[in-house]
Amino acid sequence: LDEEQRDPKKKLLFELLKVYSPNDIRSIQESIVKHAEYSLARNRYSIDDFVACEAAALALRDRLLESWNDTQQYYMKRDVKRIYYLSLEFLMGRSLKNALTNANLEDLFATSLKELGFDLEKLYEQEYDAALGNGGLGRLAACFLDSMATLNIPGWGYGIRYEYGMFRQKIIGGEQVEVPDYWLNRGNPWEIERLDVCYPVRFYGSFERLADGRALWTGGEVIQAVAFDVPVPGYDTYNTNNLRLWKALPFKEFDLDAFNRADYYKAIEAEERATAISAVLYPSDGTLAGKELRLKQEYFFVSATLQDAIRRFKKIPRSIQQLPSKVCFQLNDTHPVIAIAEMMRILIDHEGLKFLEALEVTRGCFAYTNHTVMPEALEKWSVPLFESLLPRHLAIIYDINFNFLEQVRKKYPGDDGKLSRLSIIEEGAVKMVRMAHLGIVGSFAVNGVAELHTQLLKTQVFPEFYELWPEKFQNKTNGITPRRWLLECNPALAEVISRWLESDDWVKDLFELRGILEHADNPEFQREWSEARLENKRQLAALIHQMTGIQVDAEAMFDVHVKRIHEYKRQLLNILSLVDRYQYILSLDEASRKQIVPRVVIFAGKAAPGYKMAKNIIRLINDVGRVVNSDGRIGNLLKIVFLPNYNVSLAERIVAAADISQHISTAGTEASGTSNMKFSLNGCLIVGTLDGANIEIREEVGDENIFIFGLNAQQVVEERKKLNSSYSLNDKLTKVLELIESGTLVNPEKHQEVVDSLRGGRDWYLVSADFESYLQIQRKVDEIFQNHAETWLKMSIHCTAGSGKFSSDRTISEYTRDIWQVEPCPCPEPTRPDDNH
Ligand code: B1H
Ligand code: IMP
Repeated sequence: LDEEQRDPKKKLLFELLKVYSPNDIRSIQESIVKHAEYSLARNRYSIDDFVACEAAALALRDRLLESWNDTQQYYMKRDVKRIYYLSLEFLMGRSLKNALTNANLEDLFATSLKELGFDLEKLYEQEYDAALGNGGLGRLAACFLDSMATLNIPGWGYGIRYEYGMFRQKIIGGEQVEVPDYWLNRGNPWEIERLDVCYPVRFYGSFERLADGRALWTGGEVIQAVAFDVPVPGYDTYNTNNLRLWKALPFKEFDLDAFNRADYYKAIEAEERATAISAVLYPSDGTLAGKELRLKQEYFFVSATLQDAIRRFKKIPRSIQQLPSKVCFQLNDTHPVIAIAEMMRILIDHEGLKFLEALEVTRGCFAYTNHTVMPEALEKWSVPLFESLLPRHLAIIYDINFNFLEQVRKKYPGDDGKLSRLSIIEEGAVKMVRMAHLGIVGSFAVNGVAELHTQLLKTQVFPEFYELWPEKFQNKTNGITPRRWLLECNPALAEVISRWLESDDWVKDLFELRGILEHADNPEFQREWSEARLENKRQLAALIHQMTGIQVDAEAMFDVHVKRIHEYKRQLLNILSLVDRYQYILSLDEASRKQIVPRVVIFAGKAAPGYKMAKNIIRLINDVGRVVNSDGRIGNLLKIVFLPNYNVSLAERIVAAADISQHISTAGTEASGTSNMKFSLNGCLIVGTLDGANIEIREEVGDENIFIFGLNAQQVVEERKKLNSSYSLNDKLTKVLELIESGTLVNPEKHQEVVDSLRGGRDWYLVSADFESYLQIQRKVDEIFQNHAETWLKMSIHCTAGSGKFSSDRTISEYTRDIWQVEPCPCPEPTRPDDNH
């Protein structure tokens, strides 16, 4: 490994590589200016905020690359076990502030830039969000990367470098309009293109079985995957991990034939087919895309990733059977589950292992995380599609299934029903490959993402797998990184916390937040607490005005409902309750109006482009909002705001400024939720159902510090049995629906579909059954906010204090201990030239 000792000609090269970028103000300034001039080709007249932001990012990237190289080399030397987080989504958001914070360089960069005439806070706003994900699942992957780096775990993320990420949402005439996300148009300073790291990936074609058990897959179409690396710095550690994203390109030699025949168009077509694979993120959150291109994306990134991981493993000569001791792939939902079949293919066809040996090695390397109980999100691919796109993989899946069903048959002789329910292949008019079943059969661990969710996996979704392999099933309650979700997004509150705790240890050990309870009754602490939060609200009020033109009062209660728009998340319950509230306010006399708490209700979120009902809900929110906001009789007692284009950066602003946040999914439908944790951490109170991680938040912050309402998961099952055509709706809800239909409020035709979706026993998400208890809990919210300001403040403090459990550091430590079996590997920090001044 130590080449410098081997090659005397390279002595100088190695000497120079050991010189690190100094971290003093002058050097940082030189670095920034040099990048502006030499990397971005700007002269002194053309360095605007955008260029300064890019140049600062590049100056920081230089430093990250030093620690990145050292870390990777150190991992290599120590031959550590590697964790690979395979995900079709990484919702990274902006990176400059995060990277500066983690590297502890924010103050130095701020001063350096200030002397150059730039305000770092303003430069942050120049960065474009990296939105390579839909929602919770993608952001979880990003939080996990931050925690793995911070905990010095040798963990890399692998995914796709989409040319277009999540669409940009515009609201025009109250409706969602999708606009492409040109996120790479102005370049991406964080990524490093590695043209040398590329692998061929085959689709279609056919295979023949060879005498020795191997098979030869040939023909079809071969494209290549090229690596783009994004450094992932840990907080307060030298370790810098990596996120490797693959871009699809046509294979160099591929259509030489076509070129030779001067078939120019055919060659170009092939190029387009290849680049289409990494062109765009599927904007379907929680529903099945069901498209050939999606399966291509999945296989494309999995194939390149496994080739890369195995190449790395083989740098040290050893038998392939040792793979599970050195490599673990965590599968983020079913999207990368095809990796199990691909690993089998590599082990059998390339490495020459026998089927059973290959299965044992494969099983030792994979762990599968389930993120949803919603049947429509569990991926299934039709057998004919599979057979044409990945013929060899389908054959392997059949072999795995045969072997698996043999086992089942032995354990439950004669139970054909069980065989068909457990089978990886679903029988029917068109046979389907059940990817979740493949994930369970091919992994050594399966986990859910919150206690209730894991319980539902065991009892409702996969009960027969649980009966077969109880030891495989685990819970790993989700978490969030406290760096981005408190320290960076809420510097005012973070500062108050650190000062009163006389320490910022909480940033790495979030349970330390419990210490603030000691001051919960201290009026000075309370004053600072609410002052910090009020300032955030003022900033959000300004942003609301800038984005929508609506004036809101920062002293009002900020009640937010921000997440993907989905029937199960029940934005509908919220907006229909607001119609009731609106009518109620109108019915009051002057004196009673004084008792009403002014509220600003903030919605934000995207609907999948093909999800009609979700789009209807957005339109209803906007239409009701327009009526309420322009009704002079209401004044500032109620404002309804829909903020367009919800993304990570907007979430950071909202999380720091909310008083109340709604997590009101029908119990048993939201696997975990992670924004509930973000709000709670920032001292925002939760209105929620007994669903997902809300249940654990209640355990941690205490029943008296959270507003829980509605049916629990068990009661939901019972209530749903009653749904039939004569199912009657709650009286108040009925009035609200009639008002909408009457046309006095909004154009009724536009909203008939939404109204009908609740009637005639169709109210699957039980908006009606929970309507009354929702109104009741909202009255309790009003009462405490209005009459017991100090109680409210203490509740807020308790929420933050009780959020320790929800650090993704805790989650990652549990994965490390119970699934990955990997030790932290802190890379020693070198001495820098400036360390002597
Ligand atoms: C979650 C998804 C999801 N669960 C399919 N499932 C997708 C499914 O593009 N698709 O096809 C995309 C996303 N996302 C979320 O994961 C859960 O709903 C949340 O409750 C959970 O907090 C989050 C992270 O575990
Ligand atoms: P990869 O795992 O092959 O992609 O390499 C990742 C990084 O690890 C490289 O860019 C190097 O920084 C480091 N690395 C890889 N191979 C070696 C080696 O043989 N000696 C020292 N460092 C290495």
